[in-house]
Amino acid sequence: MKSNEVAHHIDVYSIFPDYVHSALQNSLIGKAWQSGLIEIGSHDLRGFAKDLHRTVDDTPYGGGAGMVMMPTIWGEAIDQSVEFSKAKIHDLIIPTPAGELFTQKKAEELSRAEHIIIACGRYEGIDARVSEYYQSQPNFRVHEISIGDYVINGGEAAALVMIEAIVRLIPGVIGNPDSLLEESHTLLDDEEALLEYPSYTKPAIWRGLGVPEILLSGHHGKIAQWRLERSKERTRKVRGLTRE
Ligand code: 6GU
Repeated sequence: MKSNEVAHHIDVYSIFPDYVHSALQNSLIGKAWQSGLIEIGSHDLRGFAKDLHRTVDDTPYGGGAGMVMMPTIWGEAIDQSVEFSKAKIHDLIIPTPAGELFTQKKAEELSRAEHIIIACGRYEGIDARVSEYYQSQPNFRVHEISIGDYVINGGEAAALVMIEAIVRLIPGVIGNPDSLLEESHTLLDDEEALLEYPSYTKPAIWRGLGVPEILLSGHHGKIAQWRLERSKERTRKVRGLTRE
């Protein structure tokens, strides 16, 4: 490996490893995987269970509905992931609706990580001591992350969303890096990100609808100005009045 190349390794632990594996094989992520830019492992959490039924959860202390995933099982899974890794720092992502909101800024931060471990739990959650324990470890950074204000049944789909956002930012994964610079959310820092302007291609008239005249003019400066205005307008419209 050349010295300017960064090794990126992602380990996903889940009770649905086949779902995670098959989803990741497709598209851009699959290509980056095949090319050796990143390495992704999808692991069966039940492999760490001790009983015949391969139990990974138990009833909650204090009572209530649902089950909680056992810290013992998760501890073994995460420790194994560390054992097989050469990385000095491990970024542990715990997808949870109670986490901080996932943003482009967070994706950028995580795209620089050497080794990411994603612990997919069911939505009732993983015993809170797992997060607490690894936060106390000097070679760990723990990220409890939500992908939005709604509830899904498990962390798997959230993990896929995060992986897609993170991996496309790894140098070499996207063929044309200019496309990264122009898009929504990457222009400015996160809080000031503008949403994308509308795009058009041929034909010039479709079902009676034309294309804004300016885009056919060839005036690059005016086009850039028009696009910036449309971005600001759209941001104001769907995200409310913020700046200016
Ligand atoms: Cl990360 N997990 C679950 N179960 N639900 C969510 C979520 C994560 N983010 C938003 N809703």
